[in-house]
Amino acid sequence: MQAITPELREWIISQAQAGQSVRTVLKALTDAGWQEAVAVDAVESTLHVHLQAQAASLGLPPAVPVPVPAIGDSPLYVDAGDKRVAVLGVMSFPPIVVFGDFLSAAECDGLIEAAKPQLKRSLTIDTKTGGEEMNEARTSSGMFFRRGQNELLEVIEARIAKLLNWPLANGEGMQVLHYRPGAEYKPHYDYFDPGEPGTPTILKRGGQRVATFLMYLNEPEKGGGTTFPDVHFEVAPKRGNAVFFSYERPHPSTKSLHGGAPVIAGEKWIATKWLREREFS
Ligand code: PD2
Ligand code: ZN
Repeated sequence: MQAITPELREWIISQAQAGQSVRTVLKALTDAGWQEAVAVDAVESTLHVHLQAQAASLGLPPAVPVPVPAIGDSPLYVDAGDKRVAVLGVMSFPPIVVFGDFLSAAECDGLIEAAKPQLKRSLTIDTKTGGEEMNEARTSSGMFFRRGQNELLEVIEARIAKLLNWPLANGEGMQVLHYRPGAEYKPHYDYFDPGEPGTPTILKRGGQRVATFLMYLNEPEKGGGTTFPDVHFEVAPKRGNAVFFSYERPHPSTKSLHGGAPVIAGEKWIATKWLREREFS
């Protein structure tokens, strides 16, 4: 086995700083006689450490692992255990994947009907106190299920875990939101702001949120898309479809700012599953 020396690490960093692509650096290493597996490992580990150090020097919180759906080789479908789910669109940064037909019509209706009796004007977690607060930016009604609260949730939660390749136990209980005409959710980040005094309390249950999986349960007549203002991208709220996005650090540099555009006509129902770093209990 060839060893990764400090000189090799320095050379890899200098190549990256000079703007060479990872592919070019790897080719140079294998041409110089490095075994491919060693070269890949050296480049990956060196650049990872280097990027973390750079981020820290800029005052950014460290990056953590996030869920990554298995779409590396651009499949049309991804295996989600009990069904295969269509991939409709992929953005590499910020990491966003739009999935088609994740839920059946019956599953969408089942979630709406189970949620209806428990809907309340939406609250958001108040990072100043760790408690919950009414939020003017979010004019919807909502409720939370417990994880595994009924059979339908068990099936859907297992499907999400398989699709995203992330432990089921790291998921929060699913939230269902109902928007009437005019209701919206102004652009925000789903992670908890590290600068707020209530955040350490919130993080005791499973650490940070690292990704969001949002499922559309019906179709508004007009409006109600999910917007990503930093990248001028909008996901249409099509029944049964879902959008996934991740954020590797609790910082705006993730470009994970997103919002629910105002519903212009009709109503909108969505279900949201937030994924934590660790087991959420
Ligand atoms: O309803 C939406 O499209 C939406 C937009 C932004 C939902 C959420 N955030 C959320 O549940 O966090
Ligand atoms: Zn959100």
